[in-house]
Amino acid sequence: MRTPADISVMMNAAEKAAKRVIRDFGELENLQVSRKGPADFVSAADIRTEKILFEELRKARPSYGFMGEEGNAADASQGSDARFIVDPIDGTTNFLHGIPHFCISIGLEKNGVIESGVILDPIKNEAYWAANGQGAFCNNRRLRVSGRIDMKEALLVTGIPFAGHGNADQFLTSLRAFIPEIAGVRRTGSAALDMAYVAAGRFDAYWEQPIKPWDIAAGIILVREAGGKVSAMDGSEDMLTQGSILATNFALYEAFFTILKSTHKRAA
Ligand code: LIP
Repeated sequence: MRTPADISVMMNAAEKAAKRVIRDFGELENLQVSRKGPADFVSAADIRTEKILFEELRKARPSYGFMGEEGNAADASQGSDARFIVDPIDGTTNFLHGIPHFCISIGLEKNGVIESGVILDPIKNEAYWAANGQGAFCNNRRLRVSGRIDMKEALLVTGIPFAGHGNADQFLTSLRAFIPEIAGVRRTGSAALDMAYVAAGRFDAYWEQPIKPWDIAAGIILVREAGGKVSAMDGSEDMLTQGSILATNFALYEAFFTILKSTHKRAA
């Protein structure tokens, strides 16, 4: 099967940017011990990476719009309805601390619907991609969500609030309700890789709120094309504007959604 042209454009841009990200990550080792720490260096790396992606994607698809985490933006040209939604380094805090778990995530939205996406993990050399009706892949391996149907066997991954981000009480109320019902919980620090791992069947479910469009845009099409179900926390498909996400397989969806719906009511 031929790789769709837009996927090749996004993968080429991600691979070009990844060369610089890997170099920057290598330099970080020396900065961990400096008093100032690597914070400014990582912000510069984020900005530099997004600039590479912006230039490459606009060169290949000049009529497509662009929305990037670091502020690069462009409207779609007259008559085009396409927009790249880009996180240059998803898992920035991991990157900052020298933890080798982060990725480049590029989603492509057409007519307001995520149609394809690429997630590149440059450390583990895992290139995920999916396109509407074409399936989801990691390198050349086809992806399917997990087949687990019993919540007691399910491994949940999530994001944990931190200083100035998220509602700790809300999160802890939901987590407390999940813990006796599931096999375990993980927090990896990269939403895009969390969703890629749901698509690969490594995690059985992923839930996070708040979450930004660029964190989840590519993951949405990956999970859907791997046979999974994705919704916002209210059960709608309004994930990007609501800033919330639940991604799992169809067998487990209702059980996870019911707990989130009840605990969000309780905590409110
Ligand atoms: C991060 C997400 C993570 C979330 C963090 C942050 P960033 O994206 O991948 O899941 O919990 O708050 O949004 O900032 O590394 O691109």
